[in-house]
Amino acid sequence: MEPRFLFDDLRGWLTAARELGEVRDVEGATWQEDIGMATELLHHSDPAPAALFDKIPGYPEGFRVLTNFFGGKRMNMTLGFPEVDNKVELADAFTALYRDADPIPHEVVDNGPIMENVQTGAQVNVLSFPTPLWHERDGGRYIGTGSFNVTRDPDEDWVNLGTYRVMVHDEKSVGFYISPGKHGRIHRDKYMALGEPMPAVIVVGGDPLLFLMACNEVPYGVCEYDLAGALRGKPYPVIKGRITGLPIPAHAEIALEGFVHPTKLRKEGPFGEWTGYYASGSREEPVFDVKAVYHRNDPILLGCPPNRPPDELARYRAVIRSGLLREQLAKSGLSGIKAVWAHEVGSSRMLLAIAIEQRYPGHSIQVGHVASQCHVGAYAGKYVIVVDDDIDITQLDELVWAMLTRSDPATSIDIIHNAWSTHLDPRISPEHKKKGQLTNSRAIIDATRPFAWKDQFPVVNVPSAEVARKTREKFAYLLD
Ligand SMILES: Cc1cc2nc3c(=O)[nH]c(=O)nc-3n(C[C@H](O)[C@H](O)[C@H](O)COP(=O)(O)O)c2cc1C
Ligand SMILES: [Mn+2]
Repeated sequence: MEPRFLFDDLRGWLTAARELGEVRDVEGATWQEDIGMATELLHHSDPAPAALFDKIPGYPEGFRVLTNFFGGKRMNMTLGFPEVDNKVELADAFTALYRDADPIPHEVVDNGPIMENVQTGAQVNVLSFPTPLWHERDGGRYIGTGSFNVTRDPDEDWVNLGTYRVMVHDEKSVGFYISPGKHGRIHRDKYMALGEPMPAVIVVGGDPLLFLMACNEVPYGVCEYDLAGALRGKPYPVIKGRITGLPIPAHAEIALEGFVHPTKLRKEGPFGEWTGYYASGSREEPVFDVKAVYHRNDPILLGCPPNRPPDELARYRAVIRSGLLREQLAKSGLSGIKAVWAHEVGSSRMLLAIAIEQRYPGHSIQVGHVASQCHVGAYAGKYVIVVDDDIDITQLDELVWAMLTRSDPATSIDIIHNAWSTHLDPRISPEHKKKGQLTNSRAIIDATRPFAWKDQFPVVNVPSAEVARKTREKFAYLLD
């Protein structure tokens, strides 16, 4: 299927989303409470419109916040497949597009709308924007949720974009939390080891397609600008930040530029996270000193606060992660993968389901372990369930039924210890977190019919396709 991208930046995206009839304008909502409340309501409803908040008390008219941007048909439109209307088809279409997309280097241009307003020196004021308090128990206002950090590897010289939550400290500084192992964290650790400040840019509003690339696990060493360019088939236009020279999308809405100092720390958190908990509490984290603020006229801040899954975040991430995981399983040389779903209830991380056509003894365990530990599937995972391909793995009931009936708890579950996790994991004890022991365990559940006797496995008690068809013909009226 050929992709059809209807937009190049957030303004174009808004026009396309309005054409779908899926944008609601809200005036007068407060940053203190209303925007977070309305967003939580929308995130837990599907389908639900995007909400564009304007006339936020205390801020100039036109300084807006956009939330719930991927519900309804907007996710399909964002990925370039406006006609697809089913999440599995969308994940498949995305997988095919991503698989064939060779990165296209981003292109430096001289100017762009992001330069319409520039604050430097004493003018720098991060509080210029109506950043909401997203959840009532948050430790601060998080300007970065629908955002990404731009950093350059100090010795390998490649640029990474990663979405890491960003809390406002004051007019001239913000703080962020990056879990160990994330690309932006690896960059930061390298600068820390050198004892040098890390130049960085935080983009807090812009192209939703670019945001999707920044908030998902794409391979180490690959620049997310270049991947977004590859999906669209043209180079991503960026300007060079005046202070750091880092690339900033020419059409971004708002960008903060500055440095992370290796020794300057301040309390960050707590923040309501995607596991459905405030599990990371508040900790001392590096401070980002803002040296320049860039914004378009009438800037739009993108807001994507996590809520208890399944929520909007979980739904869009399920599509992308399922696609990326399927591609990564194929790249690792595995065969017989028939379907992959990274379940919404686990916010696309904690419950991975894979359906295979079993081809040889050990196949299902191999698939389960690779899924659990490859880059797309590894971070903060918990359970991987491998089933036969007669199961519709997107249906939780069907998946769990297969697990209950085709696995034997004593012999079908492999446990992996000391795997990649995070402060955000609510099941890591406070003592372990204090010591920085941020690993957890994984269960690989082989719920396929045992290979050695799969042909003798009891037959499933559901009507054959022929009987099901006849039943529908004769008795569908009973349900009318
Ligand atoms: C809304 C949102 C907020 C996120 N916040 C964080 C965060 O605070 N810290 C973090 O380590 N990862 C966070 N993530 C996950 C990362 O964006 C994701 O792991 C991504 O792959 C990171 O980029 P990288 O692979 O280039 O490191 C967040 C994702 C989303 C969608
Ligand atoms: Mn990356």
